[in-house]
Amino acid sequence: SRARNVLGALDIPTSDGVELPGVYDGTWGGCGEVSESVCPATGEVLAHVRSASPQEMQAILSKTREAFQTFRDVPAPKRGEILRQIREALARKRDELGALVSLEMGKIRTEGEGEVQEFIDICDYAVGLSRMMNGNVVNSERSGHTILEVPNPLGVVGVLSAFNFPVAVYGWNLALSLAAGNATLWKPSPTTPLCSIAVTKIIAEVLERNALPGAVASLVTGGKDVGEAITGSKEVDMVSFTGSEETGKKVANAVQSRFGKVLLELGGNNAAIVMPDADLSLAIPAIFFGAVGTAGQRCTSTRRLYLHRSISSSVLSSLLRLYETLRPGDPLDRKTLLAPLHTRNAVGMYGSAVRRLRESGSEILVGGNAYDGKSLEGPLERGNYVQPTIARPLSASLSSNTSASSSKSELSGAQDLWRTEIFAPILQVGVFDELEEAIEWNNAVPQGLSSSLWTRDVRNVGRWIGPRGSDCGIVNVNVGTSGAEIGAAFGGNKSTGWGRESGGDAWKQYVRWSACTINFSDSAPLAQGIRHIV
Ligand code: UN1
Repeated sequence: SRARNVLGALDIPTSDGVELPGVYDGTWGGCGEVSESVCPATGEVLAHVRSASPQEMQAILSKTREAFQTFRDVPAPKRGEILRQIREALARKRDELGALVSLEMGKIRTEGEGEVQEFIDICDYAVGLSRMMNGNVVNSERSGHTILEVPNPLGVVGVLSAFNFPVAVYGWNLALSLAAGNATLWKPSPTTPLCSIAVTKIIAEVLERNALPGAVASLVTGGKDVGEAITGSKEVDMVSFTGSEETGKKVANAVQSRFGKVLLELGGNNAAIVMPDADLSLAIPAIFFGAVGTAGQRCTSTRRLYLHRSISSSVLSSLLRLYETLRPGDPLDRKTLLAPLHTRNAVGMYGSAVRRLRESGSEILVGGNAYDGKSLEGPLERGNYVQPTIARPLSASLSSNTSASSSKSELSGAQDLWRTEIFAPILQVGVFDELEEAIEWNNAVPQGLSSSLWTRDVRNVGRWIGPRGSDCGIVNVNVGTSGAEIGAAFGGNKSTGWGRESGGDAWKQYVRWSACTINFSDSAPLAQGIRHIV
């Protein structure tokens, strides 16, 4: 069958009744609760996976700490060499892993493969980084003194990742953490255990081949209990969490209450703004991908669209035409563009969001319904498919000449919905007259992850990226809100959590910094010229 082929290619046993070990710390185990992995496109149970028991959990935490104590002594460029081998091993299984992402998470094939590519890319980056994680030499005010800022390995990094990027987000964290000399303990989303098992198998093989402890990259599948064991444990120096604002707050509180380090990548409520001078032939497909790609389940998905009045009707009618071509299909089929939502539960959330939009006076321009079994073919009958939706406030007539202030009140009418991240393909549209107004709307939500401006006018670009511009962590021009490369730091401000992962300076969070003042003179003067003994 379709699932058997995908799992078989990654040596994941598929025979009925088999329970897979969902725990790795050098050896595979798991005597805790059993969970199911369910295919979002068909509803088929793909596997049963065993999580860790509470005692096992404690053992994993200590083994991971011990692994760190060994691994911190491996010189950074040698750690880079391990990452190079992991990169090669991942690249050999790129298509197979990509297919597993499609099967278990539900995103389309090209996106599943893209996600594995993102892991490969960040490994490349971290191989280079392993020779460039430099500290600083600081000029001392005292003669015969020098000050060094020294990065050392941090310890154990707990990675709590989300279902929507079951491979890449772990990749970002693992690559930086490993280059920095840490051991990593991964708790993936409870609904994507197979992706994490397949990835961990590949990494474990490399570690074992190099006679390194497997617990340098430990894995514990499971739910809330496992998450709480990690956030509550002093063995875990930093917790990198990707997920909802609600859970992120709990994670942050738990970790900070024991003075651990926390790196948060929470909600996005990302807007695209289209100016009258934009190249619409570029903007429209990018907005379409941003809103519909991954069935609207990226943190970076486009959720709000602000159109300048003069081009609003033409952009909307082009978008509607594209939306109308969408047909649900098997994510494994290369022709499919419209993937399912990840869970049944998400279909319910989508439904209630659409209902709330209608109640708050929004007009549904396209979509608005989940696909029922009858409209889906064969095995997809039980798939979690919904129609990508475009909504706008009922009173906003896109062709009429309403003033800026009245469009502002339209915005506040549906304020709650504009302000929350709805993890589904729902795009809310507003019409503006001045760029300032659109930037104000862009910044009017609690989240601050990604944003995108479409213009050819350099003056707009200057405003957009400047002090009065977008307040997001990702501020794009003529590039959609989603699909960031690994080279720059990835993350968001405000309720997105201020964390930065992947490129840029993100690695600096995965080390502990020491300021080392060294005196090589024959006297010991105090700083600031203070004289203590006369
Ligand atoms: C996420 O949705 O959590 O920029 C990560 C992007 C991808 C990563 C998204 N490179 O859309």
